Amino acid sequence: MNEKKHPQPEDASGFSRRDFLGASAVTGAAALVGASALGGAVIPREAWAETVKAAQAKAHVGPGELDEYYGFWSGGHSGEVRVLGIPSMRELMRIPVFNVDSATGWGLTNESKHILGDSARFHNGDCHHPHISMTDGKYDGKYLFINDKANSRVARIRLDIMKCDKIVTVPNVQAIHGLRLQKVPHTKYVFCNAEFIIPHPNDGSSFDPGADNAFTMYNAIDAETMEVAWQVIVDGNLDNTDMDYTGRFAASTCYNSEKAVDLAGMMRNERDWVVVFDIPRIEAEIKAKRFVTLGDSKVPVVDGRRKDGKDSAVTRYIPVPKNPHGLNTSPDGKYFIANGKLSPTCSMIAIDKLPDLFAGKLKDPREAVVAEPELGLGPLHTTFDGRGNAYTTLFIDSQLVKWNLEDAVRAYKGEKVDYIRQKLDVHYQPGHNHASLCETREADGKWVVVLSKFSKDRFLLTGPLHPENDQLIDISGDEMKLVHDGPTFAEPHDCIMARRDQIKPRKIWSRDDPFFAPTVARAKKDGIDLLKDNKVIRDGKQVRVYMTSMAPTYGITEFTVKQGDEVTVTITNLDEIEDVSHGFVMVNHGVSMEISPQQTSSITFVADRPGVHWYYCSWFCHALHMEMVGRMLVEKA
Ligand code: K7E
Ligand code: CUA
Ligand code: CA
Repeated sequence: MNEKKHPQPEDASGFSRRDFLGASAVTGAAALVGASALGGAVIPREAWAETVKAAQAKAHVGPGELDEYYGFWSGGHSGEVRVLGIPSMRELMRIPVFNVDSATGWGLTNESKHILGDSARFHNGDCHHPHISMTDGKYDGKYLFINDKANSRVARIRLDIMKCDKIVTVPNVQAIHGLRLQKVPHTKYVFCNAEFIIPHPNDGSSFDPGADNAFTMYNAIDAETMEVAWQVIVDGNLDNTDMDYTGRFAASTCYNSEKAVDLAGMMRNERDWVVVFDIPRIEAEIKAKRFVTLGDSKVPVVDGRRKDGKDSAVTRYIPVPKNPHGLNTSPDGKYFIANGKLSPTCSMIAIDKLPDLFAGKLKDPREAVVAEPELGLGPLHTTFDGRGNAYTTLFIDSQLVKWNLEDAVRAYKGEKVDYIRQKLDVHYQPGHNHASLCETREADGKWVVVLSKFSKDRFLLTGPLHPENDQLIDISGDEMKLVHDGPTFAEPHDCIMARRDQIKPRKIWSRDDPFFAPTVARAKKDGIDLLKDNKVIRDGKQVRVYMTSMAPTYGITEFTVKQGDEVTVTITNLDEIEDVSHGFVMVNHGVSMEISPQQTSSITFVADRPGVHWYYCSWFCHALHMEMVGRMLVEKA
């Protein structure tokens, strides 16, 4: 492929990134954009800089202006989710999920511990793939789901309050990685890949990865109940996954068909595969009671492995070049695209050939592959503009390559067409990329974010640990233009963008919100009216302190307990004014929590030291916020 023939700034190698700085609106730039779109033209350096400046001006969101898109960013191994505004790339909020959060008290409060359940004992997580629930192939703004690779969990965030409300640990697997949602008719299932092969039972009786009882599984979680609905045993391992727009097929990449336990072994085969799942057939197997269960788990497990050269009822394995990574469905619903990683190609699987593949009408599963465009070195993930173009990250080349889907299919048939549209340098080593609305039928081709794994020299040095670099690129025109560098912490891996009208957050809490319903129920048992009462209830060594808060005071400013008492402080914020959040911190007790307007929050600790212990409001809520304090008096035991 002759790269020079695609639009590139003149002398790309010597092009200083400082030329991108100091953006201001440039008049007349539109004409230059058009002129430079000629296929194969090398654009004069000045003209290129002008068009980039125009694109940057479009990304500028002035003071007091609102962004067009919500972005939800995985916080990587920080375990949290972040909310960004796009195109400004401003961080709007952090949603603690698998981490412990000092500000909101996530992992400390009773409400969050109730949601975390058994897994509250873990204080770490590793988020990769955030995805928004869908109805009819469009974001419905209800939930966001995210995986935890570190502790094999999946969490759900309610987008009306932007808090995690359910977490499930997937049984009998290790490391939930790829995660995607059912797109049509609605998100009934959350699909997720367990990556690592383990023996079953994993009780120390066998350590042989090649044994028949060593495998991993594809998992479906009921999106409403957040219970694991079923699991499918697969050959090899599982990396990334996605679903189609018919509701029948899901597909996952496998990089370890070798079932190896080391790097060399995992690269031994020339080809690994994409495994395709037939969801209605899996459901039919379960209905027909053709499943097993593993260990203590009651989850139905269907065997999707090939036996004696014969396919299972529920899966098909399509060979693709070795060690594929990302798996992406094109928004026209036509293709599953497996990203080559070790191969410079992407494999396009025609979804309309899959019914024939399952019906045994294809001689070779490779007949479902309708193109294998050569894109560059290290293709990891692909996204789409809804205008027939795909954008693939090239990890090794540090580029984003724009290419045309149908031209790639024509080229595979032998036609002489160039499917590559442009290659843009990104900084550096990109992993995921994500275009606005790209996972839906409404892919609008406005912005793409490239999540670069390395930032190297792009930001002020922060010591040996560098931030990652999430780059915003304008894809609305014929050419991609880099408009913003955004430093991020702890490898976000992936993000998702929805139009701002698709997300409808609340301004204040509703009193009947299920988030704190267990606490409300507890109070009711104690005969407490949370909106009025300021009372201390003694129950043996357990003391329950109920108070209200209204800026700038707590309903109780002094309470007395005995040394060794287990104290639960429950606070209801009576403020109804948007943005007047209070906090509660008990000094020297590791106690901190958020109480936003109309919210009830509670936290439990042991009053283990006699004396005076001050508590204070941690959220600046009022001119007299510093004075919003109280004292816990602990009597000697
Ligand atoms: Cu890092 Cu989606 Cu976990 Cu690729 S994954 S980069
Ligand atoms: Cu209440 Cu600060
Ligand atoms: Ca392999």
